[in-house]
Amino acid sequence: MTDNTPRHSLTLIGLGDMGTALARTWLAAGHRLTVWNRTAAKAGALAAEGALVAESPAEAVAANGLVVVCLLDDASVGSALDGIDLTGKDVVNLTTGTPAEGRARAVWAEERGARFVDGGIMATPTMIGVPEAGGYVFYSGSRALFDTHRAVLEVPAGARFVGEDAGHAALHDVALLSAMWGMFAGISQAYALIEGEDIAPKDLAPLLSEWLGAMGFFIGNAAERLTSRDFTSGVVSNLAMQVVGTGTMLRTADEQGVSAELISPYVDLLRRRLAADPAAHGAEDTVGALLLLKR
Ligand code: FVH
Repeated sequence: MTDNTPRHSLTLIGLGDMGTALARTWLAAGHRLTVWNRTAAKAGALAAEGALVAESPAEAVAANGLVVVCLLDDASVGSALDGIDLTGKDVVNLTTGTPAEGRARAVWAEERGARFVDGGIMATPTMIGVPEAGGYVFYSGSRALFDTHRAVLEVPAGARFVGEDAGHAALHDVALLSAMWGMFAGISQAYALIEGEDIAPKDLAPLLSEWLGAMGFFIGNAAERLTSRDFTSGVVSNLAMQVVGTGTMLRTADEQGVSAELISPYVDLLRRRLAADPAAHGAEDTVGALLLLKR
């Protein structure tokens, strides 16, 4: 912090792995930080680094206008803060939740006289305070709150405001995490297939990285087709062919004595899309199959 950098005061509720990482960046940047954690012992190390430790969540909230919350889940936010006066406070909730939970928390905070922004952290604790790691946080809700506190919110990680719908930070967060878990499932299947074979996981690893990188084109392709609703122009890997090809994945899993439970739901989806109208959908890109997911 230079002599010209403004010093901010803020409160942080929650000192788990993520909360502690966040706290350290604000302290290191010279900001005045008040903390509270249900298990008080977790505040000890931070107190030694300059944090002010509140005795209760009410005392922590009363200490500052900006109150950042980073707890396990939405229920723990209610458990820590229900019944506490939030009048005039700016509440930033970095607890992972669903879009509906984010919207309900916004109403909950506004009914108590606070402005509210929900956040979705796209980083692990080790990426916090390390700009080159590429971590960032999605924010949505009160634009005025975000603009007021943007500088201090950007201390731990980059900040991306995604709109005034308080559910949209969580929606972006969970959309990206859903893609991540699908990728983890596919990678797990790949390693399971070679278990017990004379192929070392470390030799498959670079091939997997290279292949998944090359297949990343699907992200932009899907976005374009969903926007245009054109699933047939320029198709080079048609659905009829892919239904046969993905059958090979299932038979190979069977041959290797590996369950196909992680990938068979996706194969089923492709088959359902084709079966609904083979003449119309057989020439399509596989992207069209995702329309079946929407209930
Ligand atoms: N750690 C990670 O990799 C991910 C990265 C992406 C974002 N997530 C989300 O961040 C939230 C906090 O995660 P965390 O890693 O800090 O989680 P824990 O280390 O398990 O700490 C949990 C804190 O929540 C407190 N807590 C739990 N239940 C209650 C309650 N009923 N009342 C008050 N506080 C509660 C807990 O307190 P204590 O156990 O120490 O007393 C911790 O402070 C989370 O939403 C992730 O999804 C992290």
